[in-house]
Amino acid sequence: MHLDERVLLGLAATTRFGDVRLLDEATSTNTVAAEAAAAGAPEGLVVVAEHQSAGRGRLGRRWEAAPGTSLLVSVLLRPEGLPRERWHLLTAAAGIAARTACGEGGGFFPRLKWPNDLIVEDRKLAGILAETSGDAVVVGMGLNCSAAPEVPGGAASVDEVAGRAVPREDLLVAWLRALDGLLGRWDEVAAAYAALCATVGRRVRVTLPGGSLEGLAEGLDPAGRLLLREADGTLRAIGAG
Ligand code: BT5
Repeated sequence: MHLDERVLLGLAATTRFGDVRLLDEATSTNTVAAEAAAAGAPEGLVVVAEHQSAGRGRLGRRWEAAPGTSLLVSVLLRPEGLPRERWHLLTAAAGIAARTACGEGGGFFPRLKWPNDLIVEDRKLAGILAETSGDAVVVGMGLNCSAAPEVPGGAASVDEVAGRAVPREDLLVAWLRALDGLLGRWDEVAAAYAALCATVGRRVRVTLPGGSLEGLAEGLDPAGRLLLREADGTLRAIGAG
């Protein structure tokens, strides 16, 4: 991927994303950004890789992408004034921004699936992984662009849904711009996420470290937890699963 000097200067002038590093290969862009965070890098670092040798999802799962087919990106944020119990709103903002980027770049709007996916017809288009590193948060996204791997449940790619080759540069810049505009507007992010979340209103099974829960996803509470109505009528708020 190549970003024009003009585009980089534009990003630096109008967003917090003034330091964009394009790598051919990384273990994981989240790891690279977390190491920079630990070394004191300021908010706004962006790490992009053509390929990850150890791309990861949540709970030790793998994120797979053939070299050059995907947008693999992590941003370093230092969310001052955002209490830790609302840090999930960073994942929500990244998801909303990715939806905007697909709309601008590809002319379609994927759905958001709680807690961290973008889906097209139930196939996964993108996944988001937010990880803390001291008082910083690294938010990583893998967005399938020209191809998607075979995964259980199926995966989708931007080019396939858009019906044409959408430049990854355009998706990256649109994502960063949209994300920059959402950060700090936390109540709006929470409301937009709740409104866009395709999970709400569906019967779901939530897998948790100690087992699983089933019920009707009734909504999201202000902290972004999924409100699950179990068969016996109990309403549970689940932070992640
Ligand atoms: C996620 O985890 O969805 C978060 C993925 C975050 C990846 C980005 S890439 C840039 C940054 N650097 C990293 O190392 N990570 C982030 P989770 O909800 O746990 O979903 C993982 C599951 O998604 C896997 O177990 C597969 O079933 C499936 N999967 C793996 N690769 C996929 C792909 N390219 N497209 C769709 N599904 C995939």
